Amino acid sequence: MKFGKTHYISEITPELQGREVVVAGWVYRKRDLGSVQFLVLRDSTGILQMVAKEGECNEETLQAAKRAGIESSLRAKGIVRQDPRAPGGVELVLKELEVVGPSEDFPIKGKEGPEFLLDHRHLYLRSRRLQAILKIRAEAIKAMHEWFYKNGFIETEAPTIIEQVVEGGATLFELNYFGKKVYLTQSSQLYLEAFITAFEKVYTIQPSFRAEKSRTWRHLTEFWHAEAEMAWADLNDMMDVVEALVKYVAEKVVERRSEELEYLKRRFEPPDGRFPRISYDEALEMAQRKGSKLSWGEDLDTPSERMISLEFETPFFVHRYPRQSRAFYHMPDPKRPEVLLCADLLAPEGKGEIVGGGQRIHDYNLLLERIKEFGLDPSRYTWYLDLRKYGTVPHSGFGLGVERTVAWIAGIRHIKDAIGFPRTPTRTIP
Ligand code: NSS
Repeated sequence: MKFGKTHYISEITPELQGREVVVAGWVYRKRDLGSVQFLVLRDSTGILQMVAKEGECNEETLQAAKRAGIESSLRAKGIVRQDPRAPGGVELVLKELEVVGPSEDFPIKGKEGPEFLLDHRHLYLRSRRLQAILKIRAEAIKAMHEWFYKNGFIETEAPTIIEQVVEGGATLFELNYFGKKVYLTQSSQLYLEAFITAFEKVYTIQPSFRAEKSRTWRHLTEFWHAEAEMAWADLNDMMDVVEALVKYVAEKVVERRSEELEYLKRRFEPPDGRFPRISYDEALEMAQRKGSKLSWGEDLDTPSERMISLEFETPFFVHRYPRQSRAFYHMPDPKRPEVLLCADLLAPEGKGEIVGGGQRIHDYNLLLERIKEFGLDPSRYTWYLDLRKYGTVPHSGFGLGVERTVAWIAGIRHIKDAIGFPRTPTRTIP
């Protein structure tokens, strides 16, 4: 069968009334009325109603339409007809139909629970819901690259197999590397700190790994991490950069993916104005007023973050966490050594932390002291310490969780749905 140029479904508009076109895609829905067959075709750009009717097409086409099960792949040729009742205001009157890949008894019928859908993720990717979320994700990542590029950051890559603890021993994945114990990276930060001596402003977007047993809505064992590091930058500079980046990403997603947000019934306004900046002390007080039992010195837990984050309409920073609550590399505040020059960005609506970062220790002796204080082996940090020995500079950086950011923008409950194939403590397949 000769078909000619294939159109995307979004290109089939009422202006093409009466024209012959070819489309290709998968059967999204169907209705069998015997002598009339309705097929709704889906591709990456939308859905299109197609009709095969006795008298309007040959018998072969009618039979092919009858045979085509849900999610079979098709190529179809037909005439565009305006129909205000059809999605997009047009339907296709079928002339020829080729079932390219048949599909019988597609396992997902629409009423399955979340575990079943995760087991069948390779098939569930075709759902319009995941399609919409993953398009938003792709747009967010693209906007991040754009922002970094426009603002003079050089893209770099860090290794995945590393020897250093970055964010604490409790969440390390160990690997047997020819008999030596190494880890999957928790963050590219230490490597970005090396790159800044070559490029000053650098970033990377790549996976980080955490052996998180906590099964909250916001933890994955493998997540995508957008991290940046800047020479000659302090905590305030870092917060300015995070604010500008997050605003840009939110704006671009709304500008370019409004249809997908609408499909998800997400009313999302990109934040404008300055993001509030509150201290850990203020945040803790807010949480305590709302019933949190945390005391000064403890990191804000998920429920406390949630309570605080419900009070805000835009993302906001919480800065200067207690010294004992954060990783070894954070710079203590010279004015108040019991707190660190660090900040998290929390998303509103109860979502909580999406970014963590701050100013790093750039003094050799202080860093060595902190490495020992944390019970880490300084010999594994020789190269990292070297950076403080040869032309050290004040510097700051941050890491943004891609899935958490997408979950906030798209308004989805669990970050599992913000990535194609999520990894959790109990799931490594598909
Ligand atoms: O642990 S972080 O708060 N900070 C770091 O890893 C720094 N070393 C980053 C840096 O300064 N270059 O993680 C940063 C963000 C955090 O705010 C979350 O948005 C995300 O990474 N994150 C996660 N997302 C999904 N699942 C898990 N388990 C997870 N852990 C962190």
